[in-house]
Amino acid sequence: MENQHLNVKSAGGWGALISSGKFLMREGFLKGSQTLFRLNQVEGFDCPGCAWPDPEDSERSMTEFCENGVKAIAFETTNKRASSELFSQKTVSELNELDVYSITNQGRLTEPFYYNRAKDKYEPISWDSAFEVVSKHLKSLEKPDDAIFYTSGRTSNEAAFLYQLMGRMLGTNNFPDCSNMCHESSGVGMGESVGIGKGTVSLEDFDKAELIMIFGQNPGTNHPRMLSELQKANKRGAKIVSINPLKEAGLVSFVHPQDVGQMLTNKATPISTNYYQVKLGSDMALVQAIVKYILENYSITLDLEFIEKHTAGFEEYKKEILSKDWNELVKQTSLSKEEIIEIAELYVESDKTICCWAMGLTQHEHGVATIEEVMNLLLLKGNIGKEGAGACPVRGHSNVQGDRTVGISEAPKEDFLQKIDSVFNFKSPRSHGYDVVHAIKAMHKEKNKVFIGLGGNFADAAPDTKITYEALESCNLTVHISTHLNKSHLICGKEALILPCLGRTELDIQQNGVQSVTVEDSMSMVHPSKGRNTPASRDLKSEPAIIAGIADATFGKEKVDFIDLISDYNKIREKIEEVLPTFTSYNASMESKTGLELYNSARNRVWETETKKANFLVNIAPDLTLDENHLSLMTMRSHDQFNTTVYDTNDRYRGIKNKRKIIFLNEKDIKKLGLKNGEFVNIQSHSKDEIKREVLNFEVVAYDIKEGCAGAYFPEATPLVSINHFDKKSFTPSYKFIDITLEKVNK
Ligand SMILES: Nc1nc2c(c(=O)[nH]1)N[C@H]1C(S)=C(S)[C@@H](COP(=O)(O)OP(=O)(O)OC[C@H]3O[C@@H](n4cnc5c(=O)[nH]c(N)nc54)[C@H](O)[C@@H]3O)O[C@H]1N2
Ligand SMILES: Nc1nc2c(c(=O)[nH]1)N[C@H]1C(S)=C(S)[C@@H](COP(=O)(O)OP(=O)(O)OC[C@H]3O[C@@H](n4cnc5c(=O)[nH]c(N)nc54)[C@H](O)[C@@H]3O)O[C@H]1N2
Ligand SMILES: [Mo]
Repeated sequence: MENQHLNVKSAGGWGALISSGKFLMREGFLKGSQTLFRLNQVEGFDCPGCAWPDPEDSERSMTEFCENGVKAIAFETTNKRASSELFSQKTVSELNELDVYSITNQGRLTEPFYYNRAKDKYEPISWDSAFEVVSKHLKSLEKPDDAIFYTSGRTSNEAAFLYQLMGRMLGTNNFPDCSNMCHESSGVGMGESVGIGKGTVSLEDFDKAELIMIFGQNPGTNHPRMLSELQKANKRGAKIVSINPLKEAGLVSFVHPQDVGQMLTNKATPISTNYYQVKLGSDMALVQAIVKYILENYSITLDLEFIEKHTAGFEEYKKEILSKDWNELVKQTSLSKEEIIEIAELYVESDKTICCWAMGLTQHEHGVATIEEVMNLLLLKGNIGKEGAGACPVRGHSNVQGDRTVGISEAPKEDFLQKIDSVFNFKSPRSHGYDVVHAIKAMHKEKNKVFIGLGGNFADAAPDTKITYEALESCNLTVHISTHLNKSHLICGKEALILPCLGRTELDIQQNGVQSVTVEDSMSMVHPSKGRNTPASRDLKSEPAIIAGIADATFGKEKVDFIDLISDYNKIREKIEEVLPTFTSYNASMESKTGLELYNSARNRVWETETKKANFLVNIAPDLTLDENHLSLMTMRSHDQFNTTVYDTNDRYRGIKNKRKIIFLNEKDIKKLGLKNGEFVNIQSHSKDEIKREVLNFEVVAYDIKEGCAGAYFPEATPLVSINHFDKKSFTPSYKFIDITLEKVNK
């Protein structure tokens, strides 16, 4: 039987346009479509979709958005409401019965709600009473470290800064953050390697690169605007190498939906010049093999001057790589030696190479080590701080990088804390706080904590669903500052609050008038974002105003007057600039067209590492062999979801319609396991901790995925992810390598 899923189509094109249109119609066309024209414009708001940077003003088209940006906007500007009507009709237990799609599509939250445990229902509560509930709990904690302040990366710099200030005034560094589940491994790995945890490229570098290597990323769905850069690069003859277990349509070819010519001819242009399907987790061994080949055959092409002047540890690294056994490495990589040589030669031929990566590299137990290996590769030819070259960890949430920059960190640097202390005149705590994994473990073990989430959906984003739910339920209080209903609101602590906030597209008026916020993109550019839409409800507050409300109720105005700070966000930015000198002329830069470019040391070949050099780092590739009939599973995004928000149940580029509980398998594995395409299986995962983890009734889908590997969507497959499997340096859960077996369901 012919299998539609094995025919990879191209990304973009009419499908993208039609899908965008359908979405706008469904959620309320007028507001959504008008809003789109202000998206990513100089005077507009930043797209809440992803952190891909905006082009220079002169190159910005009127329609600087992509299909998934359209969905994010339609979702925010929707006419649907999760109001008191919904909560009076349905108990929390009833809402908990709904699937992810139904929960996340109830629409915008309209007013603060307090959980009435006796009735098992959310009921409206006034803002002042809500702030009182939170402050009462914060003030009666046994110790400040019993409070946990989670942040998701859509939060603005201004809100994030106030939030960390409030937490540190309370006396804790417990700031688990969505980064912990996302690019933390990039931050840690790049920090150890080149002294800064951020990408070193700008958009112009994409115009000059000779080779772009894309590891573990699906830009067609998750960073669609990146496809136009790749398409341009391909057209001018750059090589584009994709390294991915799965054939992703967006990495194969693309029809630009905003290019009339391409649309009329419907002619897709290629993206990747070379595509290598690797096994999950084998990237590190692959890079080592590439380096080995280069050291053995082309050592003359290395940038020896750069290595000599700018790096440390080269000799030791070289010795280690040369000592590796070829056959062993080739086996680990899951490619053939010829393929490895092909990639190595492309790298040798290129004088300017960019390496991009996303979750396929970071969400592994050896995520940090893999990123350090990629950095080693780049250093060999001086590809850091060189035009047209560099490291590009493609970020997720639109301001995940900015939140970190302004202080959301469980392990803050001493000089940052000293600045906070001197600017605000109090002594902030020095001991490190909890990341996501350790926050869950602490809540689960010690109980009686207070959990506050600034955006996000902790319950469904975190690993090991059952344990995470139990952890949240054991809290004395759970609070979520959110735009839309999600699972976290339904997994309640002893007391629970939902505090609804304005979205990016909405008008934010404070005492001194209309406010804008700022965000930082993947390339260290900070720019303003100003919403214009009438808010979804009159009872919403901005994120900074909600934080100020909690802080004011808890601490009063003696040390810091939070209410004054939010009267005009320029005042918050002044404080950020005082604490972080890289934000020079922050407020003035809000008026400029380009925004503020934060200083990037590695880009300037200044190495803020202990050795004061860029470091070659030696790591040992892990043994990833599994038992007979076991597979490695990755959990990933469909085309119609934004993390834990499911916009729709299709995954167009992978040919999937109206289903989410599926498992992508290679045809050979399907046959070997005695299964058939379309049959149903229960999936068990196997972990060192020997806890039984299982999800039921997933449909088998034959797909062009590397043999031995499997893929399923999150959050449906997240119950399989063990809380005990994470990178020991970045603490990022192993969402992309789960040891599983399948059991056929007899229907
Ligand atoms: N529309 C939309 N946009 C988004 C998001 C969204 O959910 N929807 N999420 C945002 C966020 S927070 C993030 S972090 C990014 C995520 O962006 P991505 O990292 O692109 O997202 P994933 O769906 O996790 O896809 C991981 C990719 O890595 C591959 N992969 C998995 N494991 C491995 C491996 O071991 N090696 C290699 N080489 N490849 C591997 C998978 O096949 C897949 O192509 O997107 C951001 N943008
Ligand atoms: N199994 C598995 N799990 C994963 C991943 C994976 O690949 N596999 N990826 C991980 C990654 S990369 C990430 S980044 C995390 C994401 O983790 P989170 O950031 O916690 O999750 P999101 O789904 O992005 O959060 C969505 C919610 O944010 C709220 N929201 C949306 N916009 C705003 C806003 O402007 N302000 C506020 N206050 N709230 C808003 C809405 O209520 C919405 O329900 O998930 C991680 N979880
Ligand atoms: Mo992310």
